[in-house]
Amino acid sequence: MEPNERLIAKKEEWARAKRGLLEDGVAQDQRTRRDRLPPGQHKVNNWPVLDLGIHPDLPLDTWTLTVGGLVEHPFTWTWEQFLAQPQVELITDFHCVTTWSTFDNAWKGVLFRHIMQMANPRPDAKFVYFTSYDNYSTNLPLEACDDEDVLLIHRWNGKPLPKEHGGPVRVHVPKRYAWKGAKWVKEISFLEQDQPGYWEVRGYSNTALPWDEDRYA
Ligand SMILES: Nc1nc2c(c(=O)[nH]1)N[C@H]1C(S)=C(S)[C@@H](COP(=O)(O)O)O[C@H]1N2
Ligand SMILES: [Mo]
Repeated sequence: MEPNERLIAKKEEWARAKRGLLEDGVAQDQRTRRDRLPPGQHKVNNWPVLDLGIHPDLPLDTWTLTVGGLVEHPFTWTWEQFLAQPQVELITDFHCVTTWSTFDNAWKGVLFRHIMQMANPRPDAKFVYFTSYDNYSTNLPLEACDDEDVLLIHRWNGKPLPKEHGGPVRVHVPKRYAWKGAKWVKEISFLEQDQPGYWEVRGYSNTALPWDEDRYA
């Protein structure tokens, strides 16, 4: 075969497989531009504050994060220990169930996957339950947390995460509505059975998928 014939054959094969396209035939980058906003959402340029109204005062010298439940190595980190973990910078969007979204948030923090590596969940761990210093809680399947973009955040757009947004440390799960991300996170527990959190027992969807407009149960 001549080289260009080989290339054409390869391209034809890719075309048959619709390579680089989604099922609906829209190119990936086009989809990102056109459909970046999940259904029923609108983009805002500020970052609204939404919570139960308690912004706990958490001095860094007494702040701790505890990881436990069905894990081989439960632990509690101080602020210094948290900062000594591998740090990751990510840019993701943030979708609140009350219909606003913010784009291109530059986060810095520790990957949930790093927490898993350190704690080593047992095979029977299937769910994660987050508890916060304001007594908020939320829950997710372990596989939703075991993702490349799930972060325990302590910096936003180059500054310490503001207290009203969950500082010193909050969770964000970009593929879910924002209530799945615990502000002022205090404890992460690995469980065998799902345990609904604060909004999940009050009629919010347990799965919370923005692209499915999966808001309420
Ligand atoms: N600890 C805690 N985390 C929380 C909440 C809360 O009340 N307490 N509210 C949730 C809800 S409903 C939303 S929409 C987001 C809002 O985050 P923001 O205030 O930083 O925008 O935080 C989530 N995490
Ligand atoms: Mo929310």
